[in-house]
Amino acid sequence: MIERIGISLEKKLLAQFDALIRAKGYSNRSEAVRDLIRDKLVEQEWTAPEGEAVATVLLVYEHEGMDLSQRLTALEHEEFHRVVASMHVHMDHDNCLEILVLRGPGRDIQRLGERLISLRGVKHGRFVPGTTGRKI
Ligand code: NI
Repeated sequence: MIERIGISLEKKLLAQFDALIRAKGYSNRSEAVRDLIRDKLVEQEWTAPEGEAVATVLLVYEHEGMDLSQRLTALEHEEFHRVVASMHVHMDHDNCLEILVLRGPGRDIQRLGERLISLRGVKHGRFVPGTTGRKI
């Protein structure tokens, strides 16, 4: 069910908001406001000590040398109950890109994400907090 609400904003702030959402490709203000609210709710989910969270981890590394592939696989097996999916892309002769989906208590999967990204040999890593979608 949809409810309509009215919001009062300063003209300058509204102009900035319109410019921002146009640049991001939103077709209307309502969808942009909905996404902003959902972002805040997801942020709140992550600060809650309990409950289930979801995140993706992006890793770029060279597969040869430093046994990184093996250490990565070992860590993923060690945490198999938190690593629900992974995708490996051979970017070129030397470089690999890996995307992992982590699921579990926010604090645990954040720690796991940090462990993965800080493995020696990872050239680039990103941890992106997400949501199961259940609460928003
Ligand atoms: Ni590869």
